[in-house]
Amino acid sequence: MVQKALFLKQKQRNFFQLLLGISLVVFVMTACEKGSGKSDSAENNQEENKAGEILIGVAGPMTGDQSKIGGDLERGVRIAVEEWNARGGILGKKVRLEVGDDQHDPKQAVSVANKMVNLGIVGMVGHYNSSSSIPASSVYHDAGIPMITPASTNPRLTEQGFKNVFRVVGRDDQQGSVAAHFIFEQLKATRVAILHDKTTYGQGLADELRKSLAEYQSQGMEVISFDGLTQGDKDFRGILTSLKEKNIDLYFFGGSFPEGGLLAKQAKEVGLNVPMMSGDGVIDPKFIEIAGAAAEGTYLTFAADTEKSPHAAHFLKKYRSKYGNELAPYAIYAYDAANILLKSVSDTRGTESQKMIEMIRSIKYDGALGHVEFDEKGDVTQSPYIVWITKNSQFEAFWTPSQ
Ligand code: ABU
Repeated sequence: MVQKALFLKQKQRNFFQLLLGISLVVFVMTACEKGSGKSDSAENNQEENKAGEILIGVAGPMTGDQSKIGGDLERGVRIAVEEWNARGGILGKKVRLEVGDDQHDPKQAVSVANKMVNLGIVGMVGHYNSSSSIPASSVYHDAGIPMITPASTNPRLTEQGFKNVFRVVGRDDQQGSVAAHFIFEQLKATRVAILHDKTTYGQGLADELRKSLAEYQSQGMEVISFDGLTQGDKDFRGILTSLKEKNIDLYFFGGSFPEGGLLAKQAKEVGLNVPMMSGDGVIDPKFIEIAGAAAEGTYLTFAADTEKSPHAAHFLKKYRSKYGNELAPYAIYAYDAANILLKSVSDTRGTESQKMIEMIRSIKYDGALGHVEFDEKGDVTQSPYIVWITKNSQFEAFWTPSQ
């Protein structure tokens, strides 16, 4: 009897020890999970919900020489946020916007991304520069937060295999291919000099153009030179003078409008009288302001004209009534990116990041840009590029490639 009681007691003790062991393992696993960025962000987001608001971020160069663009993005997102709030918010909560200034500096972009995650944003509209978006995307990826860039076009951004990363613009491999097609087939130019600003975007686009021009090599296409200049420099007369001696038909610049404007202006000053071509980083009124009359005749790749699109009319009217008539090419992209992000909150009825990401991946969205869908990588399914020209101090749609 006594032996049986002792045996039962031992069994009971073993059982309680087992229970204690299991509880300890569960506790440690939970603690570890809470230590990962992903769970933290979900928790933060939930805290935000409890606080009665839904926080999203917008980031770009808000100060410095590209601040015009940063401001355009912020204004585009603000309109979307105001419209959602005017309709009563989402799930009874107001949407609030946090603005981050990355100063088009990769390190600052990472710092902004960390700050945004710690604040508990449920999603990011940004960044603008590919050199900011790529390093910042790792931060949002680790935190499991959706990021939609309105403007970063370097292919590497969506080649990282990050399921949380999207863009509502095209890619520089598409942009470079359209530019090469135009240069060879339309302009019949065969001696091309390529300049770039050594940034992820500028050099990347220049590389893509060079690759695409190589397809016409057997038909006489020659890339005469491929040179980097330094972003922020103000005097490019030396390199432009050297191009003058190379008997080129056209020079292409991969980079942004501050340097693009100076190049156009100084090319004329040194007597380099061949057409300039560039990409979407230069198509901004500031380019014309900097280059003055020398901007005339510059060819630029960018998406189709939103002015002619019925889908864009509501946004453009609203933007102008609030912010005036100055052209803001990327504001509409930021507006649609913000709407897609906020629709994912509304449609998933919450701010659970994974659900939002899955919803965005399968979205069929009809917005100010027209129809938007994403492919496996997070890129838009349609290649949007056409060629524009600067004429009478305006940008005009000039040439559309045949599909
Ligand atoms: N796509 C134009 C400029 C933004 C970028 O760096 O990609």
